[in-house]
Amino acid sequence: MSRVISITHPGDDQDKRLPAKTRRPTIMKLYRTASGCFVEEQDQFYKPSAYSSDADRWDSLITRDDLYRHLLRGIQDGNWKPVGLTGLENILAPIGSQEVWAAGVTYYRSREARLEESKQAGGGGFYDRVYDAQRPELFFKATPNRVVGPEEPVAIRDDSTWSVPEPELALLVSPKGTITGYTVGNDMSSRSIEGENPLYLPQAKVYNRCCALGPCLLLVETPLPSSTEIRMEILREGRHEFHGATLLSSMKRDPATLVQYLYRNNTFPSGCFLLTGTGIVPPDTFTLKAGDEIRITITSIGTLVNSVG
Ligand code: DO4
Ligand code: MG
Repeated sequence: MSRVISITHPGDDQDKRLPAKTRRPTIMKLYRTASGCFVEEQDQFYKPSAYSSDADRWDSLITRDDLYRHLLRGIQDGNWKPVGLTGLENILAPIGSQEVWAAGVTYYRSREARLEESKQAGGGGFYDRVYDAQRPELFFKATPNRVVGPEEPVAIRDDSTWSVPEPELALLVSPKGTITGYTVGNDMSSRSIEGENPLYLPQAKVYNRCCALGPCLLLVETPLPSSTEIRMEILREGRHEFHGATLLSSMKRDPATLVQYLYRNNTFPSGCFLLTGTGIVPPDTFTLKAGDEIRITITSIGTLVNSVG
């Protein structure tokens, strides 16, 4: 007998009496932790009855094209059991064997910043052109071993004199190219190396601990609203050094179109993560220092906190 679970929108008592199939969509958060994975739904945590935390199992779960429906069914059929947690410990980055890719110059603010940093090298025109071009800028960002999770240190390069975090909405994309989840991403970048020559982009972007993801995968069946806010605060010795915010409505590209370009003649057997570009850039006088704390918040997903190690 299938159980009717209380998946509702806040304040909507009608939905509680409806079977799962006819209920309106709700949001779920999927966490990967050192003690296994958990789903959070309407302030209740669930854990699979038969599941271990190993990477293969995580991969087989998050590569599903029907991830949201699969978990909803799992809760409904009792395969995911309610657990009495008030919070989670030892949260890991929500990545298995996926590659991380990134889009660039998708916000006007990013275009402005690139023009400024590459002025002397004469590289500015490239950023200007890509902002207006039909084809987006897409670049390889990280393998899983270069990605850190919440509360783990991110790194700045020893040979960089100007380093910044880039707070970005990250998409979880299935092997078939469906956007099945969202998380918070940090595309750590060296502005001095990238500014010296646009061909140095892979060095400015790809190095040990160059990317942070977390704290969870937000699973929804519809695209995120354009009112979704991305916020970043940087604390230095406990004091606010920088804060900024932007909205998804300021992104020039549509996430689905970015995925469409990424998947052209390209296969991703385990799916991938795609960072969608930054709309928040600290002033040109700012560079990260060891010990800085970076807090990135995206509406409905949560806050990703990392310090610079
Ligand atoms: O074009 C260089 C990188 C741009 C980028 O990472 C961004 O806009 O977020
Ligand atoms: Mg970026």
